[in-house]
Amino acid sequence: MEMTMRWYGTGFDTVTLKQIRQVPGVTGVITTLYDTTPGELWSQERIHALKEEVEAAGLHIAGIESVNIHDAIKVGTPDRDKYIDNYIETLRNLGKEDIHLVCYNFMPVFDWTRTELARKRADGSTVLAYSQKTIDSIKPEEMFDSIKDDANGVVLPGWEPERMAKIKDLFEMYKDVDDEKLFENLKYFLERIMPVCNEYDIKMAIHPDDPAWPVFGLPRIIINLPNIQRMMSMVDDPHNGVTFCSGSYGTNLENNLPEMIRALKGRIHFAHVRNLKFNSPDDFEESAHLSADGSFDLYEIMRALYDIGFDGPIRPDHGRMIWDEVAMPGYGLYDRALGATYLNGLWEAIVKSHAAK
Ligand code: CS2
Ligand code: MN
Repeated sequence: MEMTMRWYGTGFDTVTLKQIRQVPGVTGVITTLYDTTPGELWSQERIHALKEEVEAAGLHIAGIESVNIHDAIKVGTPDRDKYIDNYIETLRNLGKEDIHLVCYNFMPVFDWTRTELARKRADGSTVLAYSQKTIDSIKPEEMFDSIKDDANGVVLPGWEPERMAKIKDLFEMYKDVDDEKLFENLKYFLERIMPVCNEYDIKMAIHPDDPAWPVFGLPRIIINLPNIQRMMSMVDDPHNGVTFCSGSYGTNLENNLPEMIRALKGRIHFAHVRNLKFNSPDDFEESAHLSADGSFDLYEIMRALYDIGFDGPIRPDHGRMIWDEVAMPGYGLYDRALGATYLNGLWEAIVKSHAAK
C-alpha cells in the first residue's frame, strides 16, 4: 500500500503540500480540480499543471478524488451521452498524464450526509456526526442550512451552494429513479468508459454511499457486498473496482468490514480507513482512528487489506478537528496526520509479524 492524503488544491485547502510532505510515510496525494463542475471536460494542460505543482513539492498524484458524475448520467436523461463523452475525454487526459486511479460516486443529489459537522466530544475535539432522528425530522432543503454554519467558511465537496439552491429541481429529476434504474444507468456509464480505462489502465474506484442506506427516500445502491458484487459482475472488468471506505460501509453495522475486504480481493483499488463511534445503531460520530476510540478494530481492517495483497493508495479519511485547527470539517491536517501515522504503524507491525513467521 501507499500512504496518501487528500488535498483539495491551492486556494481550496487549508493544508499545504509542504505540510503533507512532512507527515512521515506519506508519499502521494489524492487530489482533484476542485473548481470544475460535474460533466465538465478537464483539459490536459490543467491536469499537467496540477501534477507539476504536486511534484515540485516532492509528492506525486496517486489518484483523483473525484471526477464527479453529472446528474444526467445518474438519472439517465437523453443528454447523458454528451457528459459521458466529456468524462471519457477527461479520463484520456488523465491517462496521458500518467494518472491511473479515479474515485467517484454514484449517489443521487447528495454526496455524504451528516447532520452535524462539529459535534463536541469529551476531549473537546469536534467531529462530523449523523443522527437518523434528525434526518427524519427535517426536509432535505433544510439540510444544507442546518450544517453550513459549521463549515468554517469552506465549500464542502458535494454541498456546493449553487447545487443546494437547486435542491428541489434535483429531487424532481430523480423522482422516477429507483435502485434498478440507478444500477442500469451505472452499467451504461461503466460500459461506455471501460474501453478508455483499458487503453490507459485507469482503475475506476466507486466510493460507497454514505451513510450506506437510502436517505430522504433517494435510492442508494453502493451500500453492501451483494450490491458491489452486482456492480462488478454487470461490467466485469478489473478496471471496474471500488474504493473501500471503512467509515462509509461501516455506517451500516450489518457490513462486516474485514470480511468484505477479503471478498473484494483484486478489486479494491483505493482505501479510505477511518473509525466511527456508534452511540446507537442510528447515531454515530467520527472518532479518532485508534481502535479503542471507536467501534471498529482498525488492526483487523489493515490486516485484511494486507492479507489480500492490497497495493493501492490508502488514506485516512475524515479526521477530528483538534488543537484549535480551523479547516474544512473532516479535512484538517492534525488528526489526519495522526491517523496516517497510526495506520502506518499498524501496517509496519503486520508486515514484520508476517516476516517473522
Ligand atoms: C469522501 C467522499 O469526504 C468524504 O466523505 O470520502 O466525499 C468521497 O470523496 C466521494 O464520495 C467520492 O466521490
Ligand atoms: Mn470515504
